Amino acid sequence: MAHGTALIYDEEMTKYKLLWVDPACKIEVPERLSVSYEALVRNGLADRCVSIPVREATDAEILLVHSDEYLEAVKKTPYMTLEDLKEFTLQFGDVYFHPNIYRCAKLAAGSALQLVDSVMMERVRNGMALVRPPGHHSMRSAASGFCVFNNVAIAARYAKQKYGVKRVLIVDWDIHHGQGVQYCFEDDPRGVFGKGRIIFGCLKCNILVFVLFIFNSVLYFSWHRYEHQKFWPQLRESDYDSVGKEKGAGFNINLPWNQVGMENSDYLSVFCHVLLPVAYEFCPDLVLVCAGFDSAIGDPEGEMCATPDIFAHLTHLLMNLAGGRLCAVLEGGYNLTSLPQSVCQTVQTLLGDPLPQLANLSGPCRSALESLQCLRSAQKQYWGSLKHTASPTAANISTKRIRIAEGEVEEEEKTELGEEEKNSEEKVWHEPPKRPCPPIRAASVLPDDVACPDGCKRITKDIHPLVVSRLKDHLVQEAEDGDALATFSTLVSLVQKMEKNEVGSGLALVGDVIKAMMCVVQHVSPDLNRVLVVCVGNGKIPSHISRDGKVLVLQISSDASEEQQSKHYISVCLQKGCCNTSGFMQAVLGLLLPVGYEYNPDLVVLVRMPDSGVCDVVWKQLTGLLQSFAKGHTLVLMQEKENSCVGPTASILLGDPAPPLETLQAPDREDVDAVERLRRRLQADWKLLQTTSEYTSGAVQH
Ligand code: Q6P
Ligand code: ZN
Repeated sequence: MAHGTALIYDEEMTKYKLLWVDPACKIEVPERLSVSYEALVRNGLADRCVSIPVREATDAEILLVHSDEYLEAVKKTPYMTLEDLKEFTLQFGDVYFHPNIYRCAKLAAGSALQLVDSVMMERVRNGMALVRPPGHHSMRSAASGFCVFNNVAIAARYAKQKYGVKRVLIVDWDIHHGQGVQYCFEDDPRGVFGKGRIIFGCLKCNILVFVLFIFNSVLYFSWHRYEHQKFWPQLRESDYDSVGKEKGAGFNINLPWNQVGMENSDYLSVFCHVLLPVAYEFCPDLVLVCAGFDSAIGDPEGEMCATPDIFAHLTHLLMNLAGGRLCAVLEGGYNLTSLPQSVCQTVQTLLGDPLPQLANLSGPCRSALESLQCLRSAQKQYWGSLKHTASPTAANISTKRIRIAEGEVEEEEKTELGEEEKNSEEKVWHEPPKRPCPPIRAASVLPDDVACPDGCKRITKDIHPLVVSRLKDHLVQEAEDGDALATFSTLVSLVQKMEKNEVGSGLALVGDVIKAMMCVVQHVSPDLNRVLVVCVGNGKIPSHISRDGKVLVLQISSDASEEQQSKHYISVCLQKGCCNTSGFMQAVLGLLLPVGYEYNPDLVVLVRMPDSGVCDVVWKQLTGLLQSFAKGHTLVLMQEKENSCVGPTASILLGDPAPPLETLQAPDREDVDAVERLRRRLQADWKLLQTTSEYTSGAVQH
């Protein structure tokens, strides 16, 4: 498996700038690139990456997306006079040309291709390209929004052509709509069979016909400031109902932000309730990110309030797709403070460092919920994971767009502050805290006859007198069993090491997983204010676990008898328990992730019940996704007999990406209903579970 993170940057791409006065373009400055790179150097991140040289994209590569006439026209720009350049620029919107921009645009596209090459040839696992000019607005025959060539669209076509990559996921988290990318792929695939894997057999003539052009090839997701079409580029087709055309229907996903000021919880809620379920179902072979950071706080274009550390999480949540093959290519980002911070958060996550904790997450705001609900409903016929979502019933949502188009003024748009005042309001935020790596990334507590995986440190069992004396009070039967006592005592001290960040994660094989879990939970330091216990499989969890509300248990099982839910015990009951991959992932993405984010634990204890039935790949996905929480401090408890799980678990705790799941089938109706019912029941306590704006009492108004 490939290791390492590529970084692609060349100073040459800072060498063009706006040569005349144009208020729309003055924010796109060379410093965007240099401050981003310098921040990576200053934080020691650039050094940890594999530096890959840039190259120019060839004509043939540019022509994968652009027309010959357009390329020929751009080719003339280096020889134009200032007046000619101005004139040439005028035919496009919000873009400027410069004698050196053609050269830079070739390097920007070429950088994206170098990145794809490095990842596909397994020189590195993932990477980021810092480029100028950006790309996602540029169209087949037009420059637009600071973009000359569509770097990411070219990279997607290139990956398909050169490496036969079947499914590419493009995630565009820039705050503008990448209409250029949408136009490029919205009717993709062309003339190939749609979704489905069909094998026809004809017994009479002994012929088997294999139809193996399975899935659609490029899935484009974009969220963008929209404000009911008032925000640039003001396109009707940026709304949630542009789902893609003909065979490409369902493969274009637009989430319009109809208000500014969106926060971390709004972004996460869209990832948990739309993007990730669809992305897992799509099962990409490669993930490309249009990594624009104008969606971060302080940006003059986006005017959103998500903090730079959100990008660590957005990145991480995509890193278990496609076996970790992720290429991030810079797009926008105009605040010279939040841009470099966000770039550092992204690259540090690609490098595998522990995730920052996201504190004080609330639920999504009302406007975000409306967009989310509309989008889920517009896409539900195309994606099994969204199939059973409720359609918006509130008439005010579905008709809002029309009323806006007719010029009616919306209540919520009458803000107390005037436009001027609102824009001059300076946003302040803290620089994200450092994310130090623990000296020991993963430790294990294993029986002597079980080998400790490479890279994992075996902790020898030891009786810690202080711990034991406390343990003894609780575990009377174990008092005689010296080995169990030693194991429990070692686990407690392992958690103490995690608390001091001497150890990242731990895994242990124990005789009784529930007892071990109870022990850990009740004897960790009182400073661990929130412990998230995730139990996979059937088995009764003692009800006295709660530790004054400092423990939250979420159990996924097939045992419906455990219906006694409480604020601190959530039981997800699935038909086939943990055996059904799509049902299980539905619960993980739509329930566990949002609850986990809102709870913000200081420690995660992952308990694998005996005979849980969960398969290796799903277990790895779960373990990987749980690294989002508690700065990556996870303790995994498994039953002694299941020592074949040690290797797979350790590999994830050590930072390997989880292997991709098969393209998911639609989950069983019963499972979706169970998850939906639970979500509705719990959304009063856990606001990040909301997916509709009907439940309003908790929705926040930014
Ligand atoms: C926004 C142009 C400026 C209006 C001035 C990859 C990056 C981008 C470009 C945005 C162009 N409007 N108030 O392109 O999406 O950030
Ligand atoms: Zn942008």
